[in-house]
Amino acid sequence: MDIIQYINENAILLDNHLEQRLIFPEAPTRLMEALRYGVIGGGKKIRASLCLATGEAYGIKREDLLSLAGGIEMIHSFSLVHDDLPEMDNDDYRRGKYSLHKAFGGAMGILAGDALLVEGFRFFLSDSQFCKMVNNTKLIRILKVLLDALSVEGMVGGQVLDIDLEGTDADEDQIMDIYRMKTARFIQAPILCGAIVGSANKKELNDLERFGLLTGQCFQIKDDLLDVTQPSGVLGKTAGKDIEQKKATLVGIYGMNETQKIMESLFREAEAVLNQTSRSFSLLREIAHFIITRHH
Ligand code: GRG
Repeated sequence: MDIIQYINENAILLDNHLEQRLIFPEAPTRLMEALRYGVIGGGKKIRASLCLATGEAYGIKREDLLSLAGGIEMIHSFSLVHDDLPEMDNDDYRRGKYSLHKAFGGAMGILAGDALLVEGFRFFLSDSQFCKMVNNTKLIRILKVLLDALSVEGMVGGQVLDIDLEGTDADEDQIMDIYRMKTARFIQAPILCGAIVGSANKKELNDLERFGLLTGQCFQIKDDLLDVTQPSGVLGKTAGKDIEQKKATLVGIYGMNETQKIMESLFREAEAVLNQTSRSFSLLREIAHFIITRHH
């Protein structure tokens, strides 16, 4: 199957699953509207695809991983909702529509973001079939992988570095640290989660850890390149911004062409890691290739 078709199909499966399960009659209606607005019907759901594709390499059916992949997408959506807040990136648009705080107000931007984070974990923990399939040991390992990726040494720490280094002469190492912590660890985590469910051995986990980090760095570099080539327009995530901030990026140091080359070399390294594994991870390789060639 064509990889774009695979990713799109997963996004539809995920949206249907989220649509059906994100119903909490006792929760405030507006909160639920905002929460659903933040995660259903938008985004590439690439982290979900990474989790499903890894699981598939171990013979796990996609249907059996939907609550884990759905939870991961909710957690990812939380990070976007908070990233868009005026105190952070101050983005009015996201995924071709108003960002959540623009549509529902600032307080709801914070609270629905918080809710997506908490409910993201509850999404798979409350799926009894999933919990039975993975057993408690695997469940704790999955929780640790996700929490580590979001930690002060992961996403939240990376976001702080990103803010602190804005407008400075950050060097390549500092920028690669931001990319690794802010973005790559939460690209790596869904892959490791899929591998844990599939009972991957230590060597495979090590290889996937390396592949995930390299692919995640490619993801952020591509995001920065796209920011230059597609900076605005109603569909663009930065549309509506009145002050252009000077983010610390590789593009800022090396320019577009050199940065593209760095990304391609990281992709080749990621590909080489997969090539030396005994198991076939062809879908993962294809998704990584999609990541560096995508147009949005
Ligand atoms: C983790 C406690 C804790 C706090 C979060 C707000 C924040 C702190 C971090 C922001 C992290 C962030 C938004 C990183 C950028 C990653 C990135 C390039 C996201 C874009 O992802 P896509 O392209 O988006 O997959 P779609 O819309 O397709 O889902």
